[in-house]
Amino acid sequence: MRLFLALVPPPALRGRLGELADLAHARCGGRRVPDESLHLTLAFLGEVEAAPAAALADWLRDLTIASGTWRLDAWGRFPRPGIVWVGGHHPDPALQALQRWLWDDLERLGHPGRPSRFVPHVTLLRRARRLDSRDLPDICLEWSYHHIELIHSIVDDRGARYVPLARSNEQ
Ligand code: 2AM
Repeated sequence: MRLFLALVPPPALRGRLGELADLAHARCGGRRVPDESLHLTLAFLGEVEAAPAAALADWLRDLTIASGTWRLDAWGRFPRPGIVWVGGHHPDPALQALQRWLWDDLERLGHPGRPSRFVPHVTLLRRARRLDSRDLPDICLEWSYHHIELIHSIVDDRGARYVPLARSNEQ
């Protein structure tokens, strides 16, 4: 099964991100990520067999992360897949540390795939026709996070559906 670890926005922030996704969609086209799928990927694990997936869920349930607040103040693009995202102008030290710390454990558990760089972002659009984010509003959002989730990504011809499997301890 295709798995990833993510921060999931609290409901009020999810609503604000959804509004930004609507604005971006009106301007750039493409496929808008549904509100219920908005997230920040911390570690993409790819295909994982059932036994190691169960071990991951057990590991996560025993984990407590350092809570923090991420400031979102920038629009961004990944041109090749036509992704339009929101994130931070500057690297966020706490998120970078969290991502490194998670990958240290994931590698100890036998999972390959640590990326060479980490750009924290929330994807709002995929396959955007235009990647021009001029005239989109300035962003000033804060995301307070206390736990992470292990998510199963089920992909079919309608796109991806995300099913939470386990979460870390709440502080
Ligand atoms: P995204 O964070 O840019 O949207 C589930 O598929 C999540 O994992 C998505 O959020 C997606 O990107 C991310 N993802 C998918 N394939 C990936 C890959 N090969 N490497 C890194 N992240 C990936």
